Amino acid sequence: MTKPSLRPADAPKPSEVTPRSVVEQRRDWLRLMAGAAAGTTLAGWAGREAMAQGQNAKLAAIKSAVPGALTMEKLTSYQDATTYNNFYEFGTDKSDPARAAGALKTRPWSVAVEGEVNKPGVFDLDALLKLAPMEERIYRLRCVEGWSMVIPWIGWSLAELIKKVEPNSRAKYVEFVTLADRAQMPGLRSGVLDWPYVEGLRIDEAMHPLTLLAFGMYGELMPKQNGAPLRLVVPWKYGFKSAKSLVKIRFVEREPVSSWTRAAPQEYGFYSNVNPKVDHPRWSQATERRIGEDGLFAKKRPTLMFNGYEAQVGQLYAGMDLKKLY
Ligand SMILES: Nc1nc2c(c(=O)[nH]1)N[C@H]1C(S)=C(S)[C@@H](COP(=O)(O)O)O[C@H]1N2
Ligand SMILES: [Mo]
Repeated sequence: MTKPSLRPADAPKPSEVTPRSVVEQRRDWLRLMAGAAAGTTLAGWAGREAMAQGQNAKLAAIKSAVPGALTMEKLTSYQDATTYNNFYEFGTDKSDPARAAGALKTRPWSVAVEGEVNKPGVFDLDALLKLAPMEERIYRLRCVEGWSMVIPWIGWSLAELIKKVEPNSRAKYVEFVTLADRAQMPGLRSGVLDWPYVEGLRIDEAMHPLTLLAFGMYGELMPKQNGAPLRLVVPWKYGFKSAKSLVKIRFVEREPVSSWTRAAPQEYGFYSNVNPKVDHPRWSQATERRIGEDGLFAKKRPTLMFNGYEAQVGQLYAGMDLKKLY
């Protein structure tokens, strides 16, 4: 097995809270979008057509009421968020996904939900888009490589889907499997990871309201390089837990083995919670570079425990030795 190549980036940056005018604009925009939605999740037939053509299409969403779901830091630019990506199925360079993911066919698309549940099923994307009200969540995303972004995602809590399929008492963990199609994904030719890309969460982590099933970002359907048509976003864990282009969700009794753990177990554990006090064996995790904050005076930011979501998720790990269970 080839060594996986997630490694720390180097280069610092500063910047603070989103200016008030931007916040207000954002609110106006959300009000507009919510009004236009009137019970539907997609902005009508035109939106669907645009999506079928692979163009940007609007997704209507209301502002999330989940505590901690609206980080008030300056947003990463759409340009940066869509051109600096990890999506190894399309290559390991940051620029590969934006270049190569355009041909990914995101429709028709369905997600199989199976395993230890009373109501397994195959969910079509259209059904998922309507399963729960769309919310905008502004989350920090912290990559294990040492950089971070702030992204306005659109989706709903994974818990909504989990409640519908009724996990049984053996469902202790959830495994996420993503698309692995050699015809569409040139990166699968490389042995950098075992394909398909697999991730996992404990059931209480998967049920946490902050755990998002995301269908879009920046008011639009998900760009392909960011994991269209749907992906996970788990904001208090390193970015690789947020699996892109999901095709299967399995409820299981045993802790799943993720692709990253399989590739390098001493480097990537099951939990992978953002933790500035637990270094990666090859680099420190104490600080991070905010993408877009480049330049002469840019400083690295201190990395926050659980990526800043400690008040919301800390109790999930009460009594656990987070140095051992990294
Ligand atoms: N299927 C799949 N999902 C993936 C990855 C990947 O290579 N394949 N990379 C992960 C990593 S390392 C990160 S940091 C985030 C990046 O998400 P973004 O491109 O939207 O910022 O996606 C994660 N999800
Ligand atoms: Mo990452």
